[in-house]
Amino acid sequence: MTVDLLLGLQWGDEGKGKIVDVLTSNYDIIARFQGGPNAGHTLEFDGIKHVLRTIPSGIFHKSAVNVIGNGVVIDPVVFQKEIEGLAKFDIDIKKKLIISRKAHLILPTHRLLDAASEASKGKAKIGSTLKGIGPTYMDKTGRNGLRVGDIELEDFKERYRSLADKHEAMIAFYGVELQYNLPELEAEFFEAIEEIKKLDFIDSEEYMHQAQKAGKSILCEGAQGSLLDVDFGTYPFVTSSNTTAAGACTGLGIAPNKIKEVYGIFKAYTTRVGSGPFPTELFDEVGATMAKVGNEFGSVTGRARRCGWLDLVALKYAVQVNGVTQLMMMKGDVLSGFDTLKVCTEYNYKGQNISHFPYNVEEENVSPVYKEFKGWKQDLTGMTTYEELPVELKEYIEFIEKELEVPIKIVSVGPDRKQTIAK
Ligand code: 2SA
Ligand code: MG
Repeated sequence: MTVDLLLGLQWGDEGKGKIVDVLTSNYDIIARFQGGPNAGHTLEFDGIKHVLRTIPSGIFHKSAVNVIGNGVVIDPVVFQKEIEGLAKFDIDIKKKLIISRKAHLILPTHRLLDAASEASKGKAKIGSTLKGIGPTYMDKTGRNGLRVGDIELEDFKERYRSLADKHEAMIAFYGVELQYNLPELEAEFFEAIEEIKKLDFIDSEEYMHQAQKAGKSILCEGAQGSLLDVDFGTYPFVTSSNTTAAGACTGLGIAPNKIKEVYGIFKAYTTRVGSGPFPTELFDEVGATMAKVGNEFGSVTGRARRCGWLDLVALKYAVQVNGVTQLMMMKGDVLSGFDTLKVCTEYNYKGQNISHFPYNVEEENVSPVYKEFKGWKQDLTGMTTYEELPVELKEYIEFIEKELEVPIKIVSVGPDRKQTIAK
């Protein structure tokens, strides 16, 4: 029996989907524990590229069971489309995908509230994916939410109506112009609810407990990244769930002492989509090249991702908060061709050098202190062993390991399953 955990250590889009897909053959169960359709986990294999939103990345694996845990928020409409998108792969969805009754539902009005809240903030907007994530988690902690298990209740429609009516009043309160046709959105919602009903709802904490007792191996799959954690991220520019290790316990009902390996995924540089501070952000040609070569566009919204150098201050913080035991470095191939690479090792914070991640990382307080590395020219995408990698890249990798005091076990040199080097 083993429970391992896989998390993104930056602001999301580290390449978690690819690594889960690479690792799934070692696990019986892949479980999502937080987030929802704001996630976009991209998998590439056999020349196919597929983006998953709410469904765990083990869905393409022959036998793994995929669990959507209680910590996840589900939009039935997006979910239904996701299932339809899988039709061409000949997957027995009913057998391979199960949902916690305690997972909360994203209503059409949650999406509208997200839009109204963002519009009302003007320039200070979070840059949310507009999937209704924030308002749904607000209803969860505010004890107003609707859960998957409620679908089975006779008065589900009445419960829905009463919450949606309340939301409509709240939307009016924001006083922003929003165009929408609620009856249409609701028709779509209830149609999707009928589809969801075809799947099995479970008490996921009991399921996970029994699975552990039966000696099954479990991989918990994080979404977004540690710096978007509602407690530890760059608040308020964060998502509304705990994206860090503790989220796996609350989002699945797994006890903390059961978790063994914590895989921390990071990109060889840094990206961020949406608003909020980003100390190592680049506004020059170098950043533009990273964005272009790395194809840095949001997989859900298509938004251009902001790019910058690797930030070891932030990464060290994420490693600590999560208790990372193994690191995996993604997209090393994107850094090929630069003469010089930089890594932020400290922040100059209000005139003083510090090496911890401070309360306030706004640009006016923080400027990065860099260490420079010699770049390499070789194309890495066809390389298959660690030995083959350019010596400059190995120096870069070994420096990061030393600073973070955690070994880097995998170096990814391209999006395909096959472009994965074990170290
Ligand atoms: P939300 O929608 O309320 O969770 O947004 C709050 C902040 O969290 C950020 N966020 C993300 N950042 C990176 N990747 C995410 N998933 C998609 C992807 C995003 C996309 O994989 O590319 O397609 O744009 C994700 N989800 C949420 C978001 O940008 C806000 O800063
Ligand atoms: Mg993503």
